[in-house]
Amino acid sequence: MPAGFEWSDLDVQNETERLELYNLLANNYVEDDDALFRFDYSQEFLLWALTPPEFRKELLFGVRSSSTKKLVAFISAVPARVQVYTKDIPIVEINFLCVHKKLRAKRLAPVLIKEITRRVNLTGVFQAVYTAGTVLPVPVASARYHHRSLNPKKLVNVGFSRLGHRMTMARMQKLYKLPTEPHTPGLRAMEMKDVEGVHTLMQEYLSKFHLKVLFTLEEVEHWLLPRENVISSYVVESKDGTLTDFLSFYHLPSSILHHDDTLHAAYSYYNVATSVPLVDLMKDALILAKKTGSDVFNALDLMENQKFLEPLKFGIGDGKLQYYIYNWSCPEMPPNQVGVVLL
Ligand code: EN5
Repeated sequence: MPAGFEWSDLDVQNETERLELYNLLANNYVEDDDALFRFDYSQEFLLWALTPPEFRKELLFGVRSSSTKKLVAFISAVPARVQVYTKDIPIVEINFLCVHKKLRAKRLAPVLIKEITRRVNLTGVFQAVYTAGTVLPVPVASARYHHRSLNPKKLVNVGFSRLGHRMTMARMQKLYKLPTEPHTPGLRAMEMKDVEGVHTLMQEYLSKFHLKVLFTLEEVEHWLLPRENVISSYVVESKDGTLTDFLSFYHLPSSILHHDDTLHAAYSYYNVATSVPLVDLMKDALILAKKTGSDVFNALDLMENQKFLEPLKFGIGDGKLQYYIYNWSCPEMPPNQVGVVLL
């Protein structure tokens, strides 16, 4: 640890400390290549992302300035189980690694990574899964972001999207127009009573991928029950009461840098279609995201997402997402074999 800095566990359930983390990330976390947008994870989102079943307080920590006590860096690990090819392994998901912009090049990130590795190892876990926008030693998979305009006018105005060749604003608005209400019969918001049915649907569906998350019932409850402005989840209930389909997306706004405005983005999470084509289900996801005020719907080319990207008029983004598994050696896989979505 460089002189003048000290370790500090962060209690994300404490409002004051959560606000400190919110501010660190809102000002210093991930931006796009041209520094036009920066992720603006909400406080409620951070609480959700960092407190799943079995989370451990000592795996949510950062670095403070010894003199001012200001939070200047952070890293997190939350427990999960994943299956990689045929092996089922207890793992942590690493996320929110952030160093204050003014302290970059002080080599603080490797120090944070060594310390979280040490603390995770003390819990008896030796593998980690993480994603990054950049290429690091050995990705297990490489995915691309795709974007579906919901509010094309705003996207063009803030530089997220461009009016292409021979495209007028009016033509663009017509191109991306959507119905105001979803069309799948039996579609409704997920509730507590659906946890078991969603768990069954999810595990059955995810079994087909080479890399997949293995949710417990408690984890389905935590990760998939709706939370306003954080996670939206819907089920399709058939006439006999069984759950046949599931869709979900999370809400991650970005600050529009130098515009004093917010880009409201929905990100595709886990989706399972058995009674309707996946394209039809995801069209409802777009409609629902638009209804809740999202300007854009983002999806990676993971799982079976390729099936709906083109028909639903997604365009390829300029960002990539690499998947990594720390301390695990296995063949690389195409993105359509990935059944893990990190936040
Ligand atoms: C956490 N463990 O680059 C790691 N986003 O494409 C997180 N591009 O929004 C790592 N540059 O393509 C996250 N518009 C890595 C991603 C970081 C953020 C990022 C990209 C993903 C993005 C947008 C805006 C680009 C602005 C200039 C983009 C084009 C959209 C257009 C819509 C209409 C159809 C054609 C495409």
